[in-house]
Amino acid sequence: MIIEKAEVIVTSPDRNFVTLKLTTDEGHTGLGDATLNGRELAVATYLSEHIVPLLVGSDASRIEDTWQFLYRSSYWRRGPVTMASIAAVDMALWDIKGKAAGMPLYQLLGGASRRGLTAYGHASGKELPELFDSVREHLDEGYRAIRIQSGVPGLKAIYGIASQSADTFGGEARYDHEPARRGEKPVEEDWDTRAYLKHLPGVFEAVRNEFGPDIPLLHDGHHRMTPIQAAKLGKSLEPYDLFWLEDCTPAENQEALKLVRQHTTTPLAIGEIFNTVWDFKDLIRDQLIDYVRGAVTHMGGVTPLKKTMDYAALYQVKSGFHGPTDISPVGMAAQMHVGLAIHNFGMQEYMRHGAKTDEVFRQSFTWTDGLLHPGDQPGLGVELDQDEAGKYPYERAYLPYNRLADGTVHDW
Ligand code: GCO
Ligand code: MG
Repeated sequence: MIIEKAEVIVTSPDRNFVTLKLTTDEGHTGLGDATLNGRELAVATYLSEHIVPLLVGSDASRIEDTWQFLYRSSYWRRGPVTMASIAAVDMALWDIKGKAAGMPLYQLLGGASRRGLTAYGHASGKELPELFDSVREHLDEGYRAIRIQSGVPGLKAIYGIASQSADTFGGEARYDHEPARRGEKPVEEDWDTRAYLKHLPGVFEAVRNEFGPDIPLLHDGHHRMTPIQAAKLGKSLEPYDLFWLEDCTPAENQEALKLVRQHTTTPLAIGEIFNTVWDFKDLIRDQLIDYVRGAVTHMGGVTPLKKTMDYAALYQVKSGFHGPTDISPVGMAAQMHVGLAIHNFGMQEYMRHGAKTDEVFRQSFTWTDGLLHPGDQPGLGVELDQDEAGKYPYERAYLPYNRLADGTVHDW
């Protein structure tokens, strides 16, 4: 089975996506997601200039060998651009393997370990009443676990708060479908960690009082805290029994997590910007985290993500794969198959894509009773409508960034 054609497709239905499409001499096609939010064209160029010429004419059945070849032969290992590119190839080859075998990917990975994947959605609000409405909407949509993000008194705009962004950006609720705002410059937001640490425990107390003790609640610290601030937050949220606290520190300095861990039993999730098992190795081995937030798209594909989770299983660390709208439907499908097959599944993040995105990417996953299932189509179960994709050319877009009150750039 020879790869005859490799196409890099950049489309921007509700936001930018980079997709690799491989076609074999036997007529099978495979899709891979290579979207790197705000840096999409770097990956598209890496693929078209440096990977496509290597793929055409090679054997589509050799997934492990192709991965090792692309990872090791370039000499320049790791990094988000490289690993998103390799991920797209890996996903596309698994898609082809599944289609050739007539089986959904999760069957090739060992079959289903559960009926479906518990998924959480993003509830947010500037003030409590809006936040409560947002939680209720998510419960009505079938979510059984919910991430809580709240405005902070005195701060104008915080990434992750939909209604707040609508106020700040002329009524356009950009967060849900457009975290990377289209435009020539990134949007500036403001931040104050002391105000946030003071405000957040009260928000969780109010949510627990309103919605009861049972629903799994999550929170994303989005890399904004120092280790001792993160320790303090974890401790102050203990009474509200979080399912996880995510990205409490930037984790570039992994030692920081030791300090956090010494002070709190709030479970920790980390790694949406990690690229390989090496980024997770020490955190897993030292049991400093509870959930792997890697995404199939940014971790180099299905092959290394499955290996990372098998390694994590030795330490009772579970999955919490990154699933915002900048993971394309192709990437979401791939990680749903992995999540269904592995034993140590924890929770899947699930933000709905926009209507135009769903037209471009025809999907076969289901969402029933709070559970996602990738479906039983052979391969990944996603097809790309190239005519639809062609209607939406790339638009430059940037993620926002933060400055403190005195003008200092801060993690956002
Ligand atoms: C999350 C996130 C995202 C990321 C975004 C960056 O869903 O947990 O932190 O909103 O910031 O995907 O591209
Ligand atoms: Mg996050």
